[in-house]
Order: sequence, then structure tokens, then C-alpha cells
Amino acid sequence: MAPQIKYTKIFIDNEWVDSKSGKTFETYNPHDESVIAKVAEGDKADVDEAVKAARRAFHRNSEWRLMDASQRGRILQRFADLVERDAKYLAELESYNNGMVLSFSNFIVAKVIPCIRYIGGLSDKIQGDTIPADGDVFSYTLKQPVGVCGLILPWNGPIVIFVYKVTAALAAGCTVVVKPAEQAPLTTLALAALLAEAGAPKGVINVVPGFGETAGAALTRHKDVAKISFTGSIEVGKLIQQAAGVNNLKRVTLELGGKSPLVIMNDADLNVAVPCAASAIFSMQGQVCVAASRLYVQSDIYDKFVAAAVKYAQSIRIGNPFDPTTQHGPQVDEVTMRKVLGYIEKGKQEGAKLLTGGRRVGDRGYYIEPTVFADVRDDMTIAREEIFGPVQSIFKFDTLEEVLERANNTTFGLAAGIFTTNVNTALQFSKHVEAGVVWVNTYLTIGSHTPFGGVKDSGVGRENGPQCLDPYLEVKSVTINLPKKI
Ligand code: TXE
Repeated sequence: MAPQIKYTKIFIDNEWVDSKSGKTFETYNPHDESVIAKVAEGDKADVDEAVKAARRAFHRNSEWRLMDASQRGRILQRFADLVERDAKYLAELESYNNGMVLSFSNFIVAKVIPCIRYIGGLSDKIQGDTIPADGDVFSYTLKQPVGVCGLILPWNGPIVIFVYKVTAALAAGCTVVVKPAEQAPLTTLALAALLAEAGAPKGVINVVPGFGETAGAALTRHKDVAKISFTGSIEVGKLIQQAAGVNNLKRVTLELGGKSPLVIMNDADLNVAVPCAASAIFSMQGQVCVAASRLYVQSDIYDKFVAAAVKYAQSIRIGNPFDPTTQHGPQVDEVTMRKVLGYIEKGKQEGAKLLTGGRRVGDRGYYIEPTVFADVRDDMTIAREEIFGPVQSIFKFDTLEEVLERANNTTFGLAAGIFTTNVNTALQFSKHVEAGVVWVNTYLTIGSHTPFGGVKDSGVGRENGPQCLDPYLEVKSVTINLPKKI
């Protein structure tokens, strides 16, 4: 049964309001293209209201600013409890709105609960330093929240990305205005309601659904927003970095796309590597920023690996995300589906060997077969551009030195992986590959304890890990003159 839609409006000051223009937009179920709900369409006027609310909540005398840090942490722990209470509903809503297979959305929701607890637990561990400065002075530092943060989310993992950004911003003591992606805004609204229920004072969390060029752009240019954290495409990431400097100088964190290499050495355990390489590209239908979209297989095992990869891809069960046996759901929308099918055509035209898949499934819903290309060359379009779809591209290589050179020959730098039983190979690769995240004999192993983010054009800054509050904090140094050094 379809999950109940509880919230479709703009959330400001812990209240649900219509957009000032009265406009709404439709949000869809990618499984059958049906309209799920009409959602309030916020634009600049609504963003202005939301930022005002967030500013009021950030005033030095506000309830939020005067609250003990440990109390902020307790609100976030309660938020984790409420996400746990509503886990089934949230997972269903995510699947309904963006096509994520239910077993995967259940897994994601189960993973974000400890993540909220971890990040929330950092609220009262924000500490400055005492400094042995020269002269008769006493110097120390304070770490203070940057202010109102604009958080712009994508559609491929709204729950997990909301948690990374919002929990860290609130743990640091900031207030936030969130702009969910137009394709999948529903779980963001549900999570905002849970934060209010957990005790976030009004104005601390505000959500303005709407489109990127209007609501998103207004947030990015707003002079009273101190920081933007964005997850999405590189094109928009570049626009955001420029817009963030127009009316004031915002701090900017960007988590962008990738073309992540996964390397399989001759000595790898293929029983583990084959399924892991498949889930590294086919999870969420390939719509994952760290998707292993360049699979480099060493020459001795190449033919054997390719045959096993094709067999695995053909075994993946395609279907309604709500069917418990389904492993592969639809792409998020028609634009994305057509873009992926276009890349598949391009791959064929440019001479990559299509071994399985490559077609749309049915004519209702945005399904594409898990697709495997072999004999892909580094200069092909499918080797260079982010496809963001279920397309496994396999390349052959001979030596570690060669594969490092080829893996790094890209403007992207988000993730990388290697399967090998040789520790020296693993260490060499991990040191020299240009990526923010490296996995050895595993892939997609993301957790709150480990920093996450990209190098090169894949992003700026890190989320998660013990430093995850830093992007939301400023360091202030205080120096006090003393009659005599103590
Ligand atoms: O992303 P956009 P789209 C990649 C992936 C995908 C491609 C396009 O390759 O195929 O991007 O996806 C908001 N100012 N990733 O079009 O446009 C927008 O409303 C401010 C990788 O969905 O970047 C949405 O909330 N905001 C990725 C968010 O930006 C703007 C996740 C992302 O949308 C804006 C998603 C503007 N001018 C896509 N324009 C990842 N890193 O995981 C748009 N937005």
C-alpha cells in the first residue's frame, strides 16, 4: 500500500505554509509515472521568509543560541529515536518518491540512525584551544556556529544527505534552510516535522521545496546566508560557488559527481569482487555519486571476470521497488532515463562491446536493464562522463602503474576501490589514487565515523567523521592583556 503523504507545504518557524505565489508542482512515483502529490513551490519570496525565520532563531538571545550544547545534542538524540520509530514509513516514502528499492531504503534508514547519534553526540564536544602566545597575554580560541546555512539536496538519497548536512549544522549550533530536490521532496518534509517534534525551536529548521533556478538560486545568493552545503551535479556546483560570492562571501561545501575507478587485480578473490563490483554500480540503479563507473580488470583474469559480471547482471531482478524480491528499480524520472539511454547508444556507436542489457524495460515507469559494456577505452564518452545509471563499463589493464595513471586521468576525484590480496598493492594504490575516499576489498562502505567527500572537481570539503562540524564553525581567537604572564 502507498505510504500516506502527510506534508506537502513549506516549513517555516515550525509551521506549514503555502507558497506566497500559491504555486505548486507535482511529484511523481517513478515506478508508474503517477502523480503522488502537489507540493508547494517556493521561490525567492519564500526563501526570504525562511531565512528571516532562521536569522531570528540564530539571534544571540534566542532560545537556540542560549541553549546548552548538551541540550542541542539531546534534541538530536530524540530526533534519532523518532527516525527509528518511523523508520518503516520513511523508507517507504523514499522508495515511493525516488524509486529506491525498498530493501535499500530500509538499509539506508537503519544506517542513518547511528549517524544522527554520532553527529549529535559531537554537539557538546566542540572545544577551542588555550594558546601559549608570546608576551604578557592569555590567548584562547572559541569555535562558534557560522550562522544561517543553506542546504541544497539532491534526489538520489534525500534522507541520508539530509542527515549528513542538517545534523552537523544543528550540532554546531547553526540554523538552516533546506532546499530539497524537485524530483523527491517528500522525505525531507517528513524529517523536518520529526526535528520539530524532537524539540528544535521554531526557525531552527526550515524547508522550502521548489526548483533549483528559483528557490535554490535565491538561497545561494542570499546575503543573510553564511554558508551553503550542496550535493548535486558539477555544473550546478560551479554555479553555486560563483553565486555564493555575489552578495556576501559564503562558506561553501560541495559534494559533486564522480567517475570512480574500481580496480580488480589478478590476485583478487573473485567470489567477493564480482558481486561487490556489481552492487558498486547497480545500487540505486547507478544513481549514486560514488558509483564504480570505471571497472578496471587486470588482463590475466579479464575474460573470466567479464563472463561472471555479465552472468551477475543478468541475474538481477527488476521490478516494483515495493516488491521484497526486487533488486533493481526505476531511474528517478524521464529526463534521467533518456540521458542514460543516450549514453548507452553513444557507447555502442563508439565501439564498446555491449554484452547485456542496454534497453528500457516496458513503457511505463523509468526502468533500464542492468547493462554491461566490455572492452571500453578511456577516450570513449561512457568512460569520461558521469552516466548516473546502471551501466557497468569494463576496461582491461596490465600493471598497477598503468592503471593508476589511467584511473587518475580524469577531472573527477570522489571515490576509488581496489580488490587485491597483496597489502603492498593496496597501500600503493590507496596512496596514489586521486580520490577523497578509497575502499580496499570492499566498496560503498560509508559510515558516520569516516570523512566523506571528493578531490578535484568532485567537491570541496568533507562530511562525516570527527571533523564533520568544522564546515559549520568559525574559529575566534581571544587575547587578553595581563599585567604579568601567568
Ligand atoms: O542535479 P542538480 P540533477 C549528477 C548526476 C545527474 C546530474 C544531474 O550526474 O545525472 O547531476 O542531476 C538544485 N542554484 N548528480 O539535475 O541540477 C536542484 O534543485 C541552486 C550527482 O538532479 O545539480 C537540486 O535540489 N540550486 C549527485 C540540487 O540542486 C540548484 C546527485 C541538485 O540538482 C540550481 C544528483 C541552482 N542554479 C545529481 N540548479 C551526487 N553528487 O550524488 C539546481 N539546483
